[in-house]
Parts: sequence; structure tokens; C-alpha cells
Amino acid sequence: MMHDLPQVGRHFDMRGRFLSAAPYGSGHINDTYAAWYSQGGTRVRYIHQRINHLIFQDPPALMENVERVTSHIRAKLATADPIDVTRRVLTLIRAEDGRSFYVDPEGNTWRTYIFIKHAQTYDEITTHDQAKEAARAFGVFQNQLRDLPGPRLHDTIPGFHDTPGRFNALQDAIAADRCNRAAGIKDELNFALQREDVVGRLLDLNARGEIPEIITHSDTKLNNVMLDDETGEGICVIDLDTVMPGLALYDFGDMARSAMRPCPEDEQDLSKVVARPDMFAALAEGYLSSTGDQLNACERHHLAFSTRLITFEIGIRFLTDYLQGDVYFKTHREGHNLDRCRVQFKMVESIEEQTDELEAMVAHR
Ligand code: ADP
Ligand code: GN1
Ligand code: MG
Repeated sequence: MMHDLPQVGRHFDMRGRFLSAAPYGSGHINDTYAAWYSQGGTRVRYIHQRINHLIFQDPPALMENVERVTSHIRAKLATADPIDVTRRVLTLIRAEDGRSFYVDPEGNTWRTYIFIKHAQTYDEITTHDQAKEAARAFGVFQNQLRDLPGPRLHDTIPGFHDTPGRFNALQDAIAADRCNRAAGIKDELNFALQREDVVGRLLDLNARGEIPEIITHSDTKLNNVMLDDETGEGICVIDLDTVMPGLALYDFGDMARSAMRPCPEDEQDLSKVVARPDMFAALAEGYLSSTGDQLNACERHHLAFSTRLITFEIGIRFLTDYLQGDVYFKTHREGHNLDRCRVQFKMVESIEEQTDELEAMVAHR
């Protein structure tokens, strides 16, 4: 369903005349539109985005996080080099009442960003440079937020990377079997249930004080970072809804999950699904180039493990959603979440087979 974008735009300080709007991007959660406006005869593009409030249950708290995070990064960029700041951090356009969002009569929360030009997001990446740059940019993002002044950011989705919690949710979904789907997916369920031993490992390390909590992006799949068209530089980290306290390794694991895959996230030909070790090496190089002096030995030691864990975690989230009747992730065909789960699980298997090789790649860094 297309929303009434001219109506939405009227409630923001657009300083121009609405021309057109169309759905944009391939995110699984929010409704994103790119809209053209005429400002004194010049065509200018913006992003209007409806926050999925079934998933993010407190949009004002979420927007408070986004405002704090973007202002902090903007202030740093402006001091270091004021050129191109609006391409290097998301810039919110204010609503007519001065807030950073507008709530429409149906209760939808909208926000508007400056459109980042001459840069793209990639659902799949093809070169080592892309992996390196994306990972470097996510690392820079973590660094920029290490000194964000208090208070603690809101947990916009409580337990977002609580892998044991995700595992329990899967077990509950199997027990409830609301859509009678469990019987048809025995292999996937066995695959998942056999791996309970790994789910708590990172949280245990954190509880023992071996890896710290920092501010993380928490949704670092590759299409959440924009790469500059001309230079290939990782120019801007986007999709800030889940920026909150977390473990640095969540971000590394999630970017590796998406970058190591040579095919779409919902590929149906599983023979194409294999984890590319060379992409892991490129990612680790890029990530360590920006965060190297911040990570402790235990974090470095678990780079490969985090890739396996987060890939598994997203796999069980797709599986849980399939069992629950596809209520969380946007789906575009029958069995879409199951297809996505199978791809993740095939990736987990491939990562497991290459564990020694992947660990060796980062052993001396
Ligand atoms: P979702 O949470 O649904 O993934 P995103 O915030 O990631 O939503 O936005 C979806 C897509 O829209 C992104 O992958 C990106 O391609 C595009 N996009 C989002 N914000 C901008 C922006 N400010 N400038 C240009 N493109 C953007
Ligand atoms: C969702 O919002 P998007 O499409 O960038 C999801 C991530 C998953 C990802 C899987 C808030 O990311 O956690 O890893 O899909 N975001 C949320 O592709 O649940
Ligand atoms: Mg996204």
C-alpha cells in the first residue's frame, strides 16, 4: 500500500513543492520512500520513512536515540572537516512543530532525512574493497559513539541480540506451532535445536567482564551503509533504529553474515550459498583498520565465532517468524522466511566448516 506522501511531506519543513514519491530500497522493516521536491525550481530528493511501530514500540524514544546519535556524530565531523557533513551522517528534517517526527492521523510515525546523493547501498557485494570499506565505516561509527555523553540510549528492541532469548522464542514458536508448519520443516528445526550450546557464549563473556558493552549499530547488514559512487568509500552508516548498547562483535558478526554471502539473502538455489573466506578477510581488515586499537584480545579472538553466532541468530529469527505466520519481516512470496532461514543455516554450516581457516586469518591481528 502506498501512503499519502504529499500529505506526509506537508508536515515537515520541506521548503519546496512536492513533485513525486516512490517506494525505495529493500529494507525488511520500515516503509521507505524517496520523494522529489522542487525548491525554487531545483529538484531535490528526500527520504520519508514510516517507522514500523509494531516492531519499534516506542517511536519517540527511538527518535530521541537517533537525534542524539546523529547530533553527536555531526558535531565531530563539523570539527574535523566540515565538507560534506550531510553525506557523512543522516540529517533529519524537522517537522512543523519542531520535533524530529510527525504522527499521522492513523498513528503512524514518520521521519524525513536528506537524501544521500552519489552513493548506494548494496544487497550483495562483489569486491574486497566494498567489504573493506563497509566494515571500516561501521567501525568508524562505533568509534564515533564511544564517547556519547549519557544517559544510556533506549533499548529500542529489548533483547535484540539476546541469542539465548531468540533461541527460547524459537522453542516457544515450535511448541505453539500456530500455523501448523513445524511438521514440514523437521530438518531446519533439528539444525537449530542442535546448536543450543553456542547461543550464550558472547553474553557469558560479557557477564564475566571479558568483553565490554559499548554502543553498537546492531543491524550492520551491508545495505545499511552507503558506499560513495565515485570513490567507493563507506560514506554513511544508515538505518539507525537499533543503535543501542550492545557488543562490538554483534556488529562484526552481522556485517560478515551479509558480506560473505555471494547471493541474495533469499536465494532458493542452496548450491550457490557458501561463505566466502576472502570476504571475511577483507572485512576483518577494514574493521580492524578503524577499531583495532579499541578491541581487546578476547574480542579479536571471537571475530570468527561472532560471524557464526549472528548468522545462526538471524537464521532462527527467520525460522521463528515462519512458524508464527510471517508477522515480523516483510515477505514477498509464500515461504519467504523459510527460504531466508535456509540460506542462513547453509551459511552457518559453511562457516563452521571453515572455522579454523577463518580464525587463522585474524589470529595475529
Ligand atoms: P529498513 O529499516 O527498512 O531497512 P532503511 O533505513 O535501511 O530501512 O532504508 C531502506 C533503504 O533506503 C536503505 O537500504 C537505503 O538504500 C535507502 N536509504 C535510507 N536512507 C537513505 C538516505 N538518507 N539517503 C539515501 N538512501 C537512503
Ligand atoms: C532487518 O531493517 P533491515 O532490513 O535493515 C532486521 C535485522 C535483520 C535483517 C535481516 C529491526 O534489517 O535485525 O538482521 O532484517 N532489523 C530489525 O536481513 O529487526
Ligand atoms: Mg535497512
